[in-house]
Amino acid sequence: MTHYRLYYAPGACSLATHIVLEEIRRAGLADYASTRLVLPSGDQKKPEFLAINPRGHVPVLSYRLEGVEGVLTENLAILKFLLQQHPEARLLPSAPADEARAWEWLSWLATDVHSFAFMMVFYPARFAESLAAQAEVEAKGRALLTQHWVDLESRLPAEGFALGAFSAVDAMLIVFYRWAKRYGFTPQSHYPRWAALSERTLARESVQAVFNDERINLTDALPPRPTHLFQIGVTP
Ligand SMILES: N[C@@H](CCC(=O)N[C@@H](CS)C(=O)NCC(=O)O)C(=O)O
Repeated sequence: MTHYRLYYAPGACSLATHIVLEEIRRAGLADYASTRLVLPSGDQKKPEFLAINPRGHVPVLSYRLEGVEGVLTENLAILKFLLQQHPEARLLPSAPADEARAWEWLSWLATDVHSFAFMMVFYPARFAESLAAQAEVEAKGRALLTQHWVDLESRLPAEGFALGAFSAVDAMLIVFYRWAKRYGFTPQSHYPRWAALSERTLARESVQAVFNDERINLTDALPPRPTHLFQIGVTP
């Protein structure tokens, strides 16, 4: 049986990979261990982690496959690898057009939502020097995210999961629902389909197990923002 190790930070984008791994484990298809990193403590910049991922990001997946050891970074690449290795977990639709739709969601969430808009809110100091300019960057990021939430809500079904059956898309969506709540977008009041979908996702045993393991919930408080934002990330 394949064995994986996931390097994650509580509530970070690695949460999606963690849920996918837990679903795979519960389906009896593979086992995994995990290593926890605390981003506000700077664990991701410590030499022992940089030796594994010089970019200093989670998630990282290490694995042993047919006797060969490997390390993979980048959320989408890790998800693609896991979903391809374990199609029996049924975490992606099988019809090509439906599978492409899943990747449309995952790609949009990882790029437009995470790497673009949320980064402006998390790390405005990466985009501008003065405090006034940083405040503007953050405000623009928030406006972009609001547009994204309206778009997202309009694409979600009234029942079931994003693509009908539970899939990796729902594992990714719950990450951003939690971030949206923590950053004051009150998605529970404004986006009823997204809120109901998130409740259904949270009700899954795999998701509850991962939330317990990461020691997170949907209402935990935001940590204080570190002063040196560029070097040390906040926990989203
Ligand atoms: N492009 C990367 C981005 C990963 C990423 O930004 N991870 C964040 C957590 S959500 C991180 O590790 N931040 C630590 C830091 O920037 O110091 C991916 O998609 O995996």
